[in-house]
Amino acid sequence: MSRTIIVSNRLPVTVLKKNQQIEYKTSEGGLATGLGSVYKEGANRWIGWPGIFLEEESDQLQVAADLQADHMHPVFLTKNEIKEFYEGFSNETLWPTFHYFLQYAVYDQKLWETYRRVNQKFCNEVMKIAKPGDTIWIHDYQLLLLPQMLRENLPDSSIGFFQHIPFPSYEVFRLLPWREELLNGMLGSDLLGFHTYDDTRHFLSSVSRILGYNNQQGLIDTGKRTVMVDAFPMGIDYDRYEEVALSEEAHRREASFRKSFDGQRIVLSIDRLDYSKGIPQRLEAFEGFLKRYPEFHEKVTLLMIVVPSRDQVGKYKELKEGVDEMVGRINSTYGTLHWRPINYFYRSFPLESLSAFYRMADVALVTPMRDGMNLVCKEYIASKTDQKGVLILSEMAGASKELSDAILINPNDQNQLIQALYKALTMPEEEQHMHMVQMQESLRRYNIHHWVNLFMDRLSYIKIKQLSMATT
Ligand code: GDG
Repeated sequence: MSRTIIVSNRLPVTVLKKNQQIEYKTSEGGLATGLGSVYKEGANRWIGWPGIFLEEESDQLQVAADLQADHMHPVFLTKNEIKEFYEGFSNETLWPTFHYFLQYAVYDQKLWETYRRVNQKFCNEVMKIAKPGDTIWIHDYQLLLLPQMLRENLPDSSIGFFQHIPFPSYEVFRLLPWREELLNGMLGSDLLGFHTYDDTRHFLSSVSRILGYNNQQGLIDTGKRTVMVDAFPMGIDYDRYEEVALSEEAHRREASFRKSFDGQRIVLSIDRLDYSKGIPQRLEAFEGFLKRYPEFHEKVTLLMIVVPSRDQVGKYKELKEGVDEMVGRINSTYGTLHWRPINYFYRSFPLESLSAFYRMADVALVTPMRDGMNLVCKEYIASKTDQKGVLILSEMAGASKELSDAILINPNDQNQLIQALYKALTMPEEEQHMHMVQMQESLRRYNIHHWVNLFMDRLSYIKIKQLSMATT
């Protein structure tokens, strides 16, 4: 019987080792929820790294056995692989290049070789499980070479690939010394998915200009096979966010948090610590807003949650120091005995608290410099069960293509951001309601389950089409 295998760098679980005991923390992320209905069925599996370096073989054997019971299969990485494959090539070469932060990109042959070796390691692990005829769905930029590696072993399998981050324009992509190998790696897939039409267009243009393969309406003819490329904007588990927002626990937490803010209006910002998210630019704009509109002093606060991320990578350490310094400066310049302009937390919160923050925020300020999609803005909308609240959203986030009822801004335009804050904080409730209802309708319909089904259906479709093309 054919089955479906999901492959991603990280498993939907994190393994922790505390006092010689192995513990498991399951991910509540959107992808884990959306794909839960897939990998937990029948003999299906999810293959990936459990997020920890385990030295002892006995630990590895225990983790493999425990995870197997939950339909997961771990790929263990050595310390050096974590450094050179994950922190190195994935996050210091591909991540900055694909997010247009070229000044941060490192081009190092040694990192590339480890990246290729680890992709091969993933391939070997998949091959321990996969059989001809299986469907394999690979996720994200850490595994760009895997589709082709698997294709060589399983020529007839259905292989899908989805990229969660942007695909840059040809002029940027071509800077990578390994551009041909990367594209050929991706083209081992039958179906390649991106969040937006623009990402798709950029990918097709690189394929045509670097490899010389043209396409017709997203169908690439490589001479050997036909590969389909399309946009699949990822949704969220809308019902879950709505349900938590309506829960007693979220209400209780909201009431308790509100006491600390003494009737102030709340502007919310939530991201992983990442330079692509535009956190310093957002802080500068908030400071500019306080300068230009003193009537809002003591009446508004920026609630800023920054979730620790990739703290072993140099640029992220620098960013953290910069953000700490800016928050300190703004608070000490504008704060009073009764008011802290920015409430800043460098940690993550449980979902119920996150939901309470979404509920209490008058404005969500989502201003990445570049973002594949951005799910935070979608979760904010789904949590606004009273249809009040305003979303300020960067044009550079994939989500802006769907959420035209948000106030859309260019994150480099500080003046526009300041005006957007003013507009959001003075928007009449009827207008808020009108925009919110529009956005909720669309996000409810195009949810994570719709996304999973659409991708899987399209993967079956292209496989059937390839077979019919081969026989005609
Ligand atoms: C990549 C792409 C694309 C955040 N703080 C807490 C918390 N979160 C959760 C949010 C949201 C997720 O983290 C962040 O998702 P984003 O989409 O905003 O950003 P990335 O992590 O960069 O994700 C991105 C995504 O992949 C999917 O394709 O949209 O463009 O970069 O779900 O809720 N969750 C909890 N506590 C927190 O404090 N529980």
